[in-house]
Amino acid sequence: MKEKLEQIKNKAEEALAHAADIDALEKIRITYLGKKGELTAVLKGMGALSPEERPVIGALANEVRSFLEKEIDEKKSQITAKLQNEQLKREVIDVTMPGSKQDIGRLHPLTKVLNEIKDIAIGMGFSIAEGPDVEYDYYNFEALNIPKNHPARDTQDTFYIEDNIVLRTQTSPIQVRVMEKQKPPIRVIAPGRVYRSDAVDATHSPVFHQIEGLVVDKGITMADLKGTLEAFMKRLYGSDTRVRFRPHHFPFTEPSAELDISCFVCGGEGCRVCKGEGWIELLGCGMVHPKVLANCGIDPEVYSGFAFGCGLERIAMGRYDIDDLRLFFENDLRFLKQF
Ligand code: 2NL
Repeated sequence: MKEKLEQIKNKAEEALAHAADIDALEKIRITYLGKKGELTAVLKGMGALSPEERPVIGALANEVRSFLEKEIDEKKSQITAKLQNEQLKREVIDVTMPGSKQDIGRLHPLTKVLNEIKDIAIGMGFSIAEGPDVEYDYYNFEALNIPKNHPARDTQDTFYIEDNIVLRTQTSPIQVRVMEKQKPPIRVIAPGRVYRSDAVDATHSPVFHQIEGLVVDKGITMADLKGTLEAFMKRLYGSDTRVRFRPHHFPFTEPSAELDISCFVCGGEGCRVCKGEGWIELLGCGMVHPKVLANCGIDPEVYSGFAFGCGLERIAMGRYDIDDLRLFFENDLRFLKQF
């Protein structure tokens, strides 16, 4: 009996020495101290012993039991402490490390230029108008004095949705809608996306942006057009900027003109940007054609107006010295991050 107890003690100790986790410990406890454990079996067999042997073996069995209980408890604390240490080591946070930086978004160069133009226009008393990208042929062409078979329709290769519905080729239809709804005085700018069936290259895209302006009131003259646009250009390109007007033709204005500004790089000396000209062509403009006013329900005998329009990409390309229009639409972060 005594040997048996010694044996149990030694075997349990040996097993404990190799126990690596809490599960293994629990198995050992069950094997020796559990209800059907080896030590428990010995204690149960005590009845068969002689009255002299019983207290001796009983004391020894109890000793072995408390010894094993103590050993198991100790081993348990050791393993728990070790696991906790490992966890702490894994989860350690060095609060002195620099944080991971979150990239901040930024405005697209076209948005930046548009915002600048809007701010200037608002400062001059204009409000901002919007309209649908999908437009009736009437608003895009007919109302603007561009009837069917007019050559201007060919130069603006139009995307047709249906017979009389198009993707707008210019932002003018926005202003036609404003004139239909609102009586003069009218002072609006109309920015927006426009669509033309063009092949993509460095200066063409089937989708681009225009911004147009319209002023209608009693007694508006070409002098208002010139003064307003000169003030606008000085705000946009600096107070030293000079402007000049060259005669031109648009179906929706009469007379019509193109506006050049003195080169914002060389100031007019002639350089790479203005191709030695000293001037940069910037926008088209003119006095609103009387037929257009009449089409919109405004009496051309009482009211007159001027309008202007230009491509937003062209302005941004000049402003940021960008030589390829496609960069605006490819969303390459290496490009966009520069603004
Ligand atoms: C250009 C020229 C222009 C207009 C747009 C306009 C609008 C109405 C009536 C009359 Cl509702 N005119 N807009 C006028 C002259 C020129 O744009 O070269 N754009 C890229």
